[in-house]
Amino acid sequence: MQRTLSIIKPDAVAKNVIGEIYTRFERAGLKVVAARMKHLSQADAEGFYAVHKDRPFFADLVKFMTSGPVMIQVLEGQDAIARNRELMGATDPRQAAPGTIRADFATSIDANAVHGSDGEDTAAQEIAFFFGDDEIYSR
Ligand code: RTP
Ligand code: MG
Repeated sequence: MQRTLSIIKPDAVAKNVIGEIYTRFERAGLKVVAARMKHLSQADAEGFYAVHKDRPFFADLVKFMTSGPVMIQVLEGQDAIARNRELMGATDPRQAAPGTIRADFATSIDANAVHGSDGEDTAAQEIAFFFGDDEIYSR
């Protein structure tokens, strides 16, 4: 069993597709074991994306991620990190494979619908950034 952090970004929350995205997680065998809706502050977004702080797109990324509420969840299942990345598709929706979340719901590289942890270390850090152990309901 593995856990990963997923965020449904402001564009997808605004499009009213939280449920459609949750259905994809569930059909792929990923369980939602923690969840919270939140409008990220500037400090939240800068802290969460600190690894990207020197990248040219950092300011745009923070601006977008604070533009509206997001839905944050911990997903649990076998190979949850890779499985979620497969469901998401490529970062740029124009390159995302048909049937992936980004191909179906994203509109640009910024407004790309979802975030998913990219490795075991980042998954652990990102989960701890938003959830305490007592807020994760593993079944
Ligand atoms: P995420 O972290 O959101 O799951 O996406 P990712 O791993 O596929 O992409 P990453 O390289 O970690 O970049 C984080 C987010 O920054 C935005 N980005 N913009 N303009 C650009 O060249 C650019 N590159 C990345 C995207 O919104 C990406 O999801
Ligand atoms: Mg990433």
